[in-house]
Amino acid sequence: MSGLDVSVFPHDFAWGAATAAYQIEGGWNMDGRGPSIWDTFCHAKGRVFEDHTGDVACNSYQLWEEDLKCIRQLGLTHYRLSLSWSRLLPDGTTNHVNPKGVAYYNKVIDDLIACGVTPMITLYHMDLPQALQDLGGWSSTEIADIFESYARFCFKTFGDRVKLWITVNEPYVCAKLGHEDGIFAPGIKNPGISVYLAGHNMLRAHTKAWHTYNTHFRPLQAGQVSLALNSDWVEPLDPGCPKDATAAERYKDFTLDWFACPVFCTGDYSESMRARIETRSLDLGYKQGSRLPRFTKSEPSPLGTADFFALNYYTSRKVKDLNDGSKKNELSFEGDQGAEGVVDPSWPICGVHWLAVVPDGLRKLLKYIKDMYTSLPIYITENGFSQMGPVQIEDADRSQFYQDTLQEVGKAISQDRVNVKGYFAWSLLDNFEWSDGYSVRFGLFHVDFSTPELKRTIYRSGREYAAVISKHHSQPKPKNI
Ligand code: PNW
Repeated sequence: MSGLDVSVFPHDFAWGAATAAYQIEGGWNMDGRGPSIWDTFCHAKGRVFEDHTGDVACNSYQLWEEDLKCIRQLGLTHYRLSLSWSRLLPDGTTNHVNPKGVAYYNKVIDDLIACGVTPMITLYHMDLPQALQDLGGWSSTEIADIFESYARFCFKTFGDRVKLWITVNEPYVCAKLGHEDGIFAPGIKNPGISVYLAGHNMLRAHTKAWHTYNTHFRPLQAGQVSLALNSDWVEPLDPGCPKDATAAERYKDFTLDWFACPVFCTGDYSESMRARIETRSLDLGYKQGSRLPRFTKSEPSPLGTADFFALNYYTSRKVKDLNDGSKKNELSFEGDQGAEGVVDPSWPICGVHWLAVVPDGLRKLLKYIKDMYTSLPIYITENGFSQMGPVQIEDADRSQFYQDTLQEVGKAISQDRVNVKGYFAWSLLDNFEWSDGYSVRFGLFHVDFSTPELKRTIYRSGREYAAVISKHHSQPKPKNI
């Protein structure tokens, strides 16, 4: 990454890396932690690559200090981690608090701050307490209030030191992969129905948590709260084909806009998304009411419930029309969407099949967010490159990927005038990559999962990321600011 021009990044740019509790902590039944839906999902055989589980993962629950060394070695200014809800509240409710869980996160937060690293904390990163799933999980109306109590507990307990909060990570992925496709926990396959309900309740939960923070904590704690939305950059497959152009719009309606429109634009789902779902319900003879729930006047509106835009970007897609395709008569999310995202053959695939490397898609998406949604600051809360097969510590291709991507972020800042405040590489460590288990490695540090020590070794991309951060910090600070 030595060719990267770091002068375009603001002097207080957040240089970060991200992780998530279930993917790194392990200690799944230690010290009073309650089970989460991912424990259940992994322990049922046949769902995750070679039946891998997060039982031990990187053992960050016991090896936090090793993680801290990695963070320091990179010279990160920010570290994004998530809290395990069921480690703090084993049955998901504030009726039972696990003091050892509180002590663990207090130490992590205190150590970070003592090292000059700013924590960004995600409250929910895919790992619902199993006890709450047993009550209906994200499909139940009550979950929003239960989440609000959990959020309130976290703000009260950690908010004196934590100033950057993410309520829910990637509601799209949780809803779609967990409640439509069934390939993520809780493994529900209820096409065309649960996906919208789960997404809706995540938005309600986020909204309530943001309002609680805004009213009760912001005056004293002065922090910021958002939700992390994942999005691909998309363009029509054939730009000259009107059907593909409309399909690309529909694709956006059902991905980023599904969550961004209620929070950043109107307080509701887009008219086009609603109309599409209603029409198809009629066409398919679905009569049990609207599949896309409505926000009610008795609850606070999601509009304006983000203090910054948190974006997870991994890849891009070309979109082709699927309106008359095989899903036309199928009650499903993809049938509703009527569009398919395909990979351009010129894009290299890195590791996992879905991850086509398209760094300039990030620049385009950043500008799109600024133009379409908000002038609020943007944090790129995840972005990364995966490895599969033999381990390559000298990961030249991943280093090149980070250089190219950061170059595009730089152009978004200097040429497109997008207010990008920070960048979090996914991930600090190789970790449990959900249904792919440990077969896919996203880390800036390699983790040797074959021995109990779980030794961390920096990849070349980690060394080069550290060099970028240090080069940026050795720049003279601008005067007059
Ligand atoms: C994100 N897909 O999820 C998550 O926030 C991380 O926990 C995860 O490790 C990372 O991306 C890398 O996958 C995704 O199948 C999971 O398209 C799956 C997909 C996309 C994002």
